[in-house]
Amino acid sequence: MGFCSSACKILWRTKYCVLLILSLSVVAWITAFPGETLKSIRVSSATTQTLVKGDGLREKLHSMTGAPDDLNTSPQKVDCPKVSPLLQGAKNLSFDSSLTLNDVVTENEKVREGEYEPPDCAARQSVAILIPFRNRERHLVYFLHHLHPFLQRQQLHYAIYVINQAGNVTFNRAKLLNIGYLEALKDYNWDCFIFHDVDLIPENDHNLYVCEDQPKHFMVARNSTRYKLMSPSYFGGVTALTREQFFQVNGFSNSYWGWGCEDDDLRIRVRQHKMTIVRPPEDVARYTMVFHKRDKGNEVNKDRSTLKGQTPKNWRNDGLTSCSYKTLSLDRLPLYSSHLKLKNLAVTKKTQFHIQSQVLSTEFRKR
Ligand code: UD2
Ligand code: MN
Repeated sequence: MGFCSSACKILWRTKYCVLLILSLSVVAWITAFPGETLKSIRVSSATTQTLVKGDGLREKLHSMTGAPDDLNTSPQKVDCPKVSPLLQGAKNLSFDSSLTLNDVVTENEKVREGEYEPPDCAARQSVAILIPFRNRERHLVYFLHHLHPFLQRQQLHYAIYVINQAGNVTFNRAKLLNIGYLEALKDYNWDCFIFHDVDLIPENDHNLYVCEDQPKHFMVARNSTRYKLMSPSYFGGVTALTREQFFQVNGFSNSYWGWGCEDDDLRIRVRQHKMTIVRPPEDVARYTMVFHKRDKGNEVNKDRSTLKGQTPKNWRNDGLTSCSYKTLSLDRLPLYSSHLKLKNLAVTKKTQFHIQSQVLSTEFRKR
């Protein structure tokens, strides 16, 4: 009898244990399931197309799809504060000619393929920085050295794209920026695009690299013009448009070969769409332009005034919708690298400057 009662007790306990284990497994399975589902969502190019054409920023996209931002930001992250606690204000910039690109790589270990997002909070905007580029290697080293920590202090999710014009054809800054926009959108549905000369370095991190509900002109004051805005209509150097604003104006014109007025052309497009230009305060939007002479292959464009006069009539047919180019290579270095070589080009010394950024080498014909 004694034996039977202890055997029964053991049996009862075993039964409870089995039940408990079963219930725990069901709970674990339920919690794991939605995570897997989320990971399996992928943004197709069709989705990107729709999103490019749709309106609104990050929040709107969230409500539409629940992706793709969820893929990059952990659900536990709270929004970053409106004013980042990491900002330092005005800084004395230094330009050490012995600084190398490898030094900059070492300084920025948290940057992956030119991209970064704050570890502890969800960035308020995802920003693509686009740099038109050819033969300005020293400027690029200075730019990366200053801009990566600057953007990180602003707690942004960002990536830097350097759009490199291959060959010796006359430089075309505006077209390179159109290409940068189109190519960057293949990576991620960026909220905001900043069109940035490589030789301009912001001096104060309160100059926030985010987009507004109107196109934004950042470069109000610079050393080379005694920190004065040259003209109220000036729209050069560093500008930002949301993905949607840039899409609406059909991007930049592709027709400005050589120096000058492509920035005015964008301003005309913006005004034509009844948008206004906003600027940060003069004491914050200060830049140092690294000294340079006019580059070979970027001579003054003699047609610039004529072209500008035609913008109101031509903007629809000249811009993102007519931007044809050939991508020669796409390098993502140093920590993960994916090479896309459409043409078996000899690797030039330019590739060493691809380390910190995403670099697109492009070639196009002057029409
Ligand atoms: C002014 C504007 C610039 C643009 C240009 C006219 C300012 C501060 N900037 O710049 O936004 O409107 O006039 O086209 O007012 N680049 C190269 N390699 C070259 C040539 C140019 O990388 O061979 C790139 C580089 O990013 C450079 C940018 O194009 O910063 C503008 O060219 P620039 O610096 O020669 O012209 P700048 O300073 O007069
Ligand atoms: Mn310049």
